[in-house]
Amino acid sequence: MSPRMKGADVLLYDHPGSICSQMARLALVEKGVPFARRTIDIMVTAEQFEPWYTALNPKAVVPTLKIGDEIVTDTIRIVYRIDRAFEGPPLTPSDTAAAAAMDGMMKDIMGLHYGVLLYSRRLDAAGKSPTVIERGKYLREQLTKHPERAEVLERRIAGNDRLLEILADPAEVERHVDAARALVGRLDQAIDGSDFVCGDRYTLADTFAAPCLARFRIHGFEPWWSGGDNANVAGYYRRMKERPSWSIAGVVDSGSERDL
Ligand SMILES: N[C@@H](CCC(=O)N[C@@H](CS)C(=O)NCC(=O)O)C(=O)O
Repeated sequence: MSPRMKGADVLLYDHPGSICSQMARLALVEKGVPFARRTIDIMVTAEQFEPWYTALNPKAVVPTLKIGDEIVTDTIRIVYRIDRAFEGPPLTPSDTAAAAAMDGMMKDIMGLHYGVLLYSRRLDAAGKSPTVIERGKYLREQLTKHPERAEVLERRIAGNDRLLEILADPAEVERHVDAARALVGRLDQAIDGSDFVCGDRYTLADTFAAPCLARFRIHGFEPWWSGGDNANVAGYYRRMKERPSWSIAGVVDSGSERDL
């Protein structure tokens, strides 16, 4: 297939509220690539564990990008592939140092534990997360029903158990929230004097930073930038929200955890 395609036959398997899906959609929209979507219900019917889907994405996560016959998984790989494969505005800086800074920022954004950030805001009176506990039960039931899916389900159960352990430890939760707040500070420095995370043009780092900040807003972290600190991020957030891509790609900055 041509290295600079025009966007024919592009399908994104995604979920509306998933932060990684929003990143991939932003990259497609900003690049100007027409694409179709196939929603994977990762919440209620847990379609991500269906064999037809794990054949595409063995880690059973969204998003997955299909370009013709090519399957691309992992959000960082997906957005780079979008930038390289299609005609449209370049979303990677040509300068090597700026490109490395962009890559580092994307990895830092992806490196946060979004499950801890989400569910630690929604603990019950006993300090537990009913959703995460229910999820553990559901995954174990699935394992009993579908022993052939053991590899992926056991990995997911281990991750869920680890999440429960972290949620039960306020110091650990604080460490994760501090990492998120520190990232906002780093974004603020990066944006200082420029309109975007990596200089004066929209790049892949913006496809990551915008949904990340949108998610932080849902968690009630907006005062980190609306209260006077991190004023660059405040202006940046407004600018990102005003871009047509925000609504076309369905970036979500309000709603309940059921939608995420
Ligand atoms: N490293 C993966 C992470 C993807 C990921 O965690 N996706 C979440 C939604 S943002 C998911 O599919 N979760 C499904 C589940 O938890 O079972 C990537 O970058 O694609």
